[in-house]
Amino acid sequence: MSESIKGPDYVEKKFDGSSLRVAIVHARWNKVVIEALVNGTVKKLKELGVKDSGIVIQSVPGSYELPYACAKMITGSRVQAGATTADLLGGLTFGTSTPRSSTPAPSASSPAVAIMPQGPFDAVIAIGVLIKGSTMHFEYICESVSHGLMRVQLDTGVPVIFGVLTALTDEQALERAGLGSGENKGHNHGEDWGEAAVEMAARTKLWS
Ligand code: DLZ
Repeated sequence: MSESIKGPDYVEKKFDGSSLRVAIVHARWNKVVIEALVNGTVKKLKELGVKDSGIVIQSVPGSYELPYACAKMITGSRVQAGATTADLLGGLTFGTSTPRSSTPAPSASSPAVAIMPQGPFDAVIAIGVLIKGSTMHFEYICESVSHGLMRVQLDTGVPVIFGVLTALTDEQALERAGLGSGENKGHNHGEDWGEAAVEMAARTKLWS
């Protein structure tokens, strides 16, 4: 079998992630694939030196919510000192917040900083898995999410990594998470996204 020409070229320079703070925002649709992708992303971030304390993971219902949530993760770090959880309920109210965090959830009246994702972030990785169904839902969500994520990074100046699989079949999605069946298990794209995040975050610091 001939080798594929697809995939990223590798830069010789390895970027150091040890001082970086990276947020992963992931959808919960298509959980098996999502979990593998998030794990692959975290594994690569750590390999590149990002500390546990530098990784914040936030879930949202579906991919359509990713652009809004990424924007909130970035701008949410500008919360006023003294704001409380209750003050913020119009903001980050969704889902499970960073299950990997050791910070206990505070009560509604305690300082917001304890439950808000602790930015600022040097990069945000948006992870979702869209699998085509029998209606046009897929096309609309794919288009709006990809445009939305691009807008967030250009508007905020924080790199947003496009970790959204747009697969035509379940098997395509599984293969791109390293979960393919038979001989072709595929490659976990989460690792590429982790690497892209560290490179873009490090370059952004150099460019600033
Ligand atoms: C509604 C929907 C559909 C049909 N398919 C997917 C999918 O394959 N992957 C995904 O991440 N989300 C899907 N969703 C949910 C939407 O992204 C969104 O969560 C809801 O429409 C609520 O806004």
